[in-house]
Amino acid sequence: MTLLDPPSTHLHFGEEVADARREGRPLVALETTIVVHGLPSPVNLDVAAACEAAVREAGAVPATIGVLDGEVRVGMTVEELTRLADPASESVKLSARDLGVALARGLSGATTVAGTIAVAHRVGISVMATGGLGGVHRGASETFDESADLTTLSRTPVLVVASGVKSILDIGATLERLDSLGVPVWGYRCDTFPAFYRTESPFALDWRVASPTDAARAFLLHRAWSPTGVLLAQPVSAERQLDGDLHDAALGAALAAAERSGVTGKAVTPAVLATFAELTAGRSVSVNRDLVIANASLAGAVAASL
Ligand code: PSU
Ligand code: MN
Repeated sequence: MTLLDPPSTHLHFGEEVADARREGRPLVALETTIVVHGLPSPVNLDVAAACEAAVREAGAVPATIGVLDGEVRVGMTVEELTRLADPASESVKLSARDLGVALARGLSGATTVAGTIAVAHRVGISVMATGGLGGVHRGASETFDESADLTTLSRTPVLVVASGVKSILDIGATLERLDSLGVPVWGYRCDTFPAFYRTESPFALDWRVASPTDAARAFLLHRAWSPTGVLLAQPVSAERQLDGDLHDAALGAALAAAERSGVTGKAVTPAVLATFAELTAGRSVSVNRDLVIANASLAGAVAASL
């Protein structure tokens, strides 16, 4: 795949990523919102390191993406990531739309899936791994609360490996939006869309891929004929998934708590996830950990096959 000319300012490549680019080795982008705003400390930094290791193990090079002091970092060191996640850094949450002004102001921030793929594409990285893609929130027909991850994926030719969208979202509505936006959803060895903490949702998928090579081949052809990205959905394994009753009870309570506290906009996801973790006594966090590492590994294998 050809590399675009990356922007010439406000951009820094980590050493490992710079070497990989020179040598033409496969790269996988990793987001930082999950580290800074999604998972509690100290699991967050542990998960970040484990994802990087999983990408390497699969034969690719990890490029963890974030913004430090007004500079986009593609490939962050442990020290940089630690600083980004430190509450004292007041790191903001950066979707693609937020990048320009944050850079202009010299801020630090963690990139969402949208922010991460926007950067990845500009520097020639075409595969990304995360836990859950943002999507359409419940009640969106009233609030219009839909993650810009969806529209950004519709105009950014990056393959995103995720375990669906968080089950705190409206899964059916999210799939309908991806459908309208022309973003294909492929099940990785599965026939229903995964429900993040749960292996299966009631929503059937049109397309199933059987291997990293299969995904890579279809992605190359998709890119030849369509400008959109692709969602490759890998479910958490059945043994690791969250118990169904616990999931439904904790989810109902976390959503109700968020509504009572009146949070809106991009603060909703972190607030619901924090309550959900409390109510499941940390089980949700360990499931989240397992699935994101598995996704990093699959993304590494797809990138290596490309
Ligand atoms: N899923 C998680 N934890 C997270 C996110 C998703 O389990 O922290 C983050 C991702 O970075 C995703 C973002 O891109 O939430 C979507 O946020 P919003 O709905 O504000 O666009
Ligand atoms: Mn939102």
